[in-house]
Amino acid sequence: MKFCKVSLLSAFILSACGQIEQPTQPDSPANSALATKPNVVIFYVDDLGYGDLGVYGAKGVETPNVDALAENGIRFTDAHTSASTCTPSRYSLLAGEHAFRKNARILKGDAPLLIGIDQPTLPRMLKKAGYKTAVVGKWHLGLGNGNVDWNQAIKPGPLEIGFDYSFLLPATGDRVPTVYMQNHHVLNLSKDDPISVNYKNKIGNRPTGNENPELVRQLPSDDGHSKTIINGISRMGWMAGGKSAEWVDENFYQVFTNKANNFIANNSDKPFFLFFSFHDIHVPRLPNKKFQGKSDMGLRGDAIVQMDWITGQVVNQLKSKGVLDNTLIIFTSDNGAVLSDGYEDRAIELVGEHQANGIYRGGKYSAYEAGTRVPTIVHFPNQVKPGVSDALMSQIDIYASLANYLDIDLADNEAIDSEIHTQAWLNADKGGRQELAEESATLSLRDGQWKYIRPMINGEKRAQYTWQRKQLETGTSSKPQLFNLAKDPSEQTNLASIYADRVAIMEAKLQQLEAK
Ligand code: NG6
Ligand code: CA
Repeated sequence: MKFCKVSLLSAFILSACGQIEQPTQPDSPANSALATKPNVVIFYVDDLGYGDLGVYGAKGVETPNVDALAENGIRFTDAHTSASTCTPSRYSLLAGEHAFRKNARILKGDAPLLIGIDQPTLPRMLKKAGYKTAVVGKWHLGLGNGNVDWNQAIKPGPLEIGFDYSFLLPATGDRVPTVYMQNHHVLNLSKDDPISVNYKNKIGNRPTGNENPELVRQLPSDDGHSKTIINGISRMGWMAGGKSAEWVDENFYQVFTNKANNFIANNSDKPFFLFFSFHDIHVPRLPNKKFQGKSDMGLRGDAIVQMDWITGQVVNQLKSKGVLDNTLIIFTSDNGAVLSDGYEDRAIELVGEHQANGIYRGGKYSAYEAGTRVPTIVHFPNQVKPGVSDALMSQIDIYASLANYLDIDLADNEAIDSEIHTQAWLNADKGGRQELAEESATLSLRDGQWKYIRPMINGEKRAQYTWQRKQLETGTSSKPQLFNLAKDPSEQTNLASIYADRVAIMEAKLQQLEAK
């Protein structure tokens, strides 16, 4: 459902600052509306939990660069990613629709592109409006058609769904191929040493974590992460060849920062959209030496420090190119926090007083609030009414809200789950959504401060299994769950049997949404 169109860009400037501005004229040679279109930068951190930033109460780690964005912008306390895992969340952000419509799940490193090449996307919408668009960092939305030859041009990918430039970590840091991709090609690949990847069977003769654990230099791993060893770390999946193209995890901080900052430098005279998608603070956590020991929490905390440093570098670049004031920055995460996620990096032992998910229950993978409630900050000098906002917000709405802000009409089949909440994104005093679906192994629904979690078969079994392996609560149950977050923000008391009517209504609403 789309809300009524609010107004043009100029009217937001007006409503945000309380000043009268000349309305923006449509494009014309003399008055190119492009000149007034703000740049858009989305900082998308991987697995950053609600409590992982200084401004959200972190203990044992400092994040001055991100905190500064919040202090001059809006900090949201009830903003959500669409799902409690990475691939579905990214799909929703870029497509403006729930990932369950595509049956999206966490992808393997050789999975095909999840977004259809004819599908409307956020970058394509902005590109049509005159933006230069780029994605730098983690992708994890699949590449190619299902049988990728990593030695050729790899298509379709980000360039086929609306990005002008891409510099990628193709899936995740813990999955092969452990190589960078620039546009259609693996970077620095030697023709004499072609690369191949397999997720079913071992290929090549490189040592694996399962067979040669003594060759793993750091971070012993679970079975799933014990395949090909690269840069001394065993990964998910097998990889052969491609030696010249291998990445060094400890250099990510510099490599991605440089690519992002080059893109900004090359495009500072036109409107641009940068989707800066961090590897941090996902596993394997291998921050550069420069950041090691800089938190009290070991590698996970040090990775947060690294993430903060990178953010500062990119913001400094915007400043030094003179475009920071004309840039809308959205800083957020793809899902809640997880401490142990396949590698023994002592995140649980060293966490101390720090609450990675704040007061919220669950975390990554979970149906409880901490699965999707993530740190979210909007920074846009002179354009936002700063402060702390408790509006119910969703990343899925960035698409329609930006379109609305830029006065771009969306087609009926475009971004079908994306609502216009431009005012709430820009003004800390405005309300956001009434309802919001949260995706995990099951579906949950927020209606104001009520939270319903749909029952699922074997919900307890799943919960128990995950708890044993990761000390993580999936929040799944074979019975319906209902919480009143106004009184019980940490979801301790299941009220479903007392409010059976409310449960029925909320389940019906979820079914309506699914059938849309
Ligand atoms: C899981 C992996 C986990 C991580 C995750 C993806 C296991 C047991 N766990 O399947 O380590 O790679 O996928 O994280 O294999 S995400 O942030 O990209 O969703
Ligand atoms: Ca993630």
